Amino acid sequence: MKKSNVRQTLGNIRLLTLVATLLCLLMAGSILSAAWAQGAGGGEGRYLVRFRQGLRAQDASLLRSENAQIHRRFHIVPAVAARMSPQAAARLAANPRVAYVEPDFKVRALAQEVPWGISRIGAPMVHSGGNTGSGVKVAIIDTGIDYTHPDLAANYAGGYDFVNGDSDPMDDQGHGTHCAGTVAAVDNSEGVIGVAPGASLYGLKMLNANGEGSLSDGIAAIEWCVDNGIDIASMSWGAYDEPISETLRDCLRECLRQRRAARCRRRQ
Ligand SMILES: [Ca+2]
Ligand SMILES: [Ca+2]
Repeated sequence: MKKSNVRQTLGNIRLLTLVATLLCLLMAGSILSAAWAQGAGGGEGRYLVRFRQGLRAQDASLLRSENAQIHRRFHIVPAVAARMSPQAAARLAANPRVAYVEPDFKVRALAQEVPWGISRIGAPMVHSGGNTGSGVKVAIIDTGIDYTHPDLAANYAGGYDFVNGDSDPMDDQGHGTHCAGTVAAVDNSEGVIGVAPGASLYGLKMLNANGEGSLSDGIAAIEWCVDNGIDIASMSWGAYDEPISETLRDCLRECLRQRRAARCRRRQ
């Protein structure tokens, strides 16, 4: 998938979500960390395996027969994230029940947004019109959120830590907290004011203390958003130089389809 198509897809998502809030979906696939994803010295690596149909019992058997160690199962798309040998990955890719196999590559936090972004999108004008994003659920898929921060505590509404597998997404790096402030820092007498100072913030930690994480944890966080009725997801992470992940593309397309279906149901 070319980056222009990615931007078009993300633009559609923006149209489906509420305006006057920040969406920083800056994603591109990468083999930047191919050695990390595929294993050093030809050993076991991390892969995403996408089946053509829903995950069935015979698919699980197929993965077991290849000694694949599954650590994520997705339901937005019929796919798993698993460790296996490159040979096993190649055999699975050739199986007619498998749509594709691709590296579960490493992603990194992107550079922090610059403050001019808030005025650039006309946020102050929106605020003056009384639209503060109240009632909008925004997920920060990043390094977590320091929900004790005085600019964020009032808007923090929960989340999950996919790095450590717990329900406490406290930020141990800072990037996610910065993004959360850009989105929804409260309008008080201190600090900064966010694009949508009345929005509810959810922290989904999938980047570690070094600002690094796996694509599969990012996809798991996107699924969490769908399952929990999140309106907007901020994903200020990615990688460069290679086509976008097919699994991520399929996941975003399915999110878009479900969002459209939900809007149609509300109009009926
Ligand atoms: Ca935690
Ligand atoms: Ca403030």
